[in-house]
Amino acid sequence: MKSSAISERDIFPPSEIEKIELLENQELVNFVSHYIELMEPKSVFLVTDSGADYEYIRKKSLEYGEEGELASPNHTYHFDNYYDQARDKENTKVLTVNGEKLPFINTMEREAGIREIEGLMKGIMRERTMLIGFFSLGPKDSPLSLKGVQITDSYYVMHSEMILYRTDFDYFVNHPDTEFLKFVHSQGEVDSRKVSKNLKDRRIYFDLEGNRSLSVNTQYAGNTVGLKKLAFRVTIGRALKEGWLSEHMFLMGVNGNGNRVTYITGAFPSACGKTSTCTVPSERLVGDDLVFIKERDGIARAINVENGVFGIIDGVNETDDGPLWEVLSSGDEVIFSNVLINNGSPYWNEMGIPMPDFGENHSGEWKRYNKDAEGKEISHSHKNARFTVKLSSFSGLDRTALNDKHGVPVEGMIFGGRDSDTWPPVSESLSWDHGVVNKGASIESETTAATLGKTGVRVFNAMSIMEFLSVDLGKYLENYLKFGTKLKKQPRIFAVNYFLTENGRFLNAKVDKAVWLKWMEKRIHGEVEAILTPIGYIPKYEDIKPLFRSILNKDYTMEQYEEQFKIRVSKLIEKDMRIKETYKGIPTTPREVYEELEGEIGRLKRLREQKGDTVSPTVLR
Ligand code: SPV
Ligand code: MN
Repeated sequence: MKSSAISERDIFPPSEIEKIELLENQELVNFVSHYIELMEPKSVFLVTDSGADYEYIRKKSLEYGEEGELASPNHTYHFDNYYDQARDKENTKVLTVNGEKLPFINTMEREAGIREIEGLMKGIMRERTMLIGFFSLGPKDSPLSLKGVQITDSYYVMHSEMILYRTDFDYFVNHPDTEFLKFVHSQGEVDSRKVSKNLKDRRIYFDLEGNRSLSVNTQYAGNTVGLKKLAFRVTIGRALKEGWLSEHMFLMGVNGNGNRVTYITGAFPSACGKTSTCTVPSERLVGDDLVFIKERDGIARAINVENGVFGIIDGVNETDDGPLWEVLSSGDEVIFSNVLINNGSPYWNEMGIPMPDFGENHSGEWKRYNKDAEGKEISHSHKNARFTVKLSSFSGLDRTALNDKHGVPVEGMIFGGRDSDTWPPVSESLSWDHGVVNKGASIESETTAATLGKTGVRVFNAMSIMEFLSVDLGKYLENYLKFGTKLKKQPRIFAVNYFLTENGRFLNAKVDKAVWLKWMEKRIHGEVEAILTPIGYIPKYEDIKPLFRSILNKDYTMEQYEEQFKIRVSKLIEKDMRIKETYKGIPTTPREVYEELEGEIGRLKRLREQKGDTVSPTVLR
């Protein structure tokens, strides 16, 4: 790009002029020029793929105070404002042409939205350096990948992005015609702790037409790191237009008999066990949050969009989360956000070691029993405190799959939620349509700290995507159902529930998911039979008992099996009716949704007539 094309040439130091002159993309020139004019940065820094640029961003984040050093040399910490600890649903809007309304989505008329947020961005970088990062969503050389450019004035945001994604400046140099997604962010004014101050003007807007997201006056990564949940809104739109799937899913390989590896995706709402499932010891991690799935020669092939993990740290302990614990203590690079810092070490709730009574945390200087402005006691760390690490830090990483430019074949898909009283721990759908509708599109989950607002409320969360959805849900499901028809071999669809309780007591341990994974892998390859129920297939006791022994060295009793896998008929009927009601409110709901739901309700009612309200799995075999 000829730097003269950018009007405010004097804000580029000579080193940056050299970089910018390598870029010839006209759209990039227009994009960057527009935001330089609008936000008026004091200086500009372009992030290339060099190690020196990586170090520069990391060092600046520390120097400027967005991050602090910890005793372990590669560990740093970051705080967000006490009231900026999670995704802000209320101020997150999808901008639509002519203000078109979409079910369940907070929308706003496009022009008005851009005017409002760009108004807030006017002159916002006057005292700052504008950072411009170039990235690949997915393996650099993959035809399934997309490219993106991030503009931000936060070193922490850019640093996080460089841990979580692949920088790809070279691609932009070598492909001047490349199209790309655009992410624009400013943290706005910060206070003495370097946290965003003007939260009343926090806005996160999506302009699908312009392949662009705009976010301001916030730092929490879910609101700011463009390639993560911001790109996701845009790629959901792209996927619908082009007939593929952009999903809130992990991707992992499960080891089967012999040398068999079976790739499975899993969609769970935030803070419901997604990361802990794909990092189960001795299986193969590929990604923990976002996948693109495209059909190639009749096979569903998936890539992980990311190159790192932005995971929840609350409750991570050595016994239940061995692989995560190992990463956090390995000495590799980690950003700890919104945890307690005491004497150079990070601490978080329920980490299973003695905890200090004071330190600095997301609320500032902190002592045990401190209360916030609302009179609520402040815990050591926030429930949504996180760690940011590279995938390469995981010893269980399947590097070949992560870098496979063709994507790995998907043979199974799992859907799960936080459900205390309805779904059994694991079940398999009867067909693609039954799975898409009665498992994926029927997820209900109790709310968590990953979003601002009340926790523990049961909400509808189809495909665990509702907080990110940017298109009409009916059309989104139509695309999903149709995707299956393009496949020679459809992935088997499963549902899991790690949160089933009886009298307030969890019926499963956190580690039990390792058994369900192995059972699903065996089902995919026809190695175990199963019991047919109205909601699909469930395991036979004799197939999972030995898995509990061999994987977890646990005795699994018939009583446990019966309690966990009994069919809660009335609860299931009530749930299906609620889901049906929800879809009735959406005019574009495909007919398959009603057929599948009504079919299941009918089967459940017949079972209730014959066997009663709660049916033991042993009665059904
Ligand atoms: C989630 O909450 O689903 C996350 C983290 O993966 S965030 O970036 O906040 O979306
Ligand atoms: Mn997520």
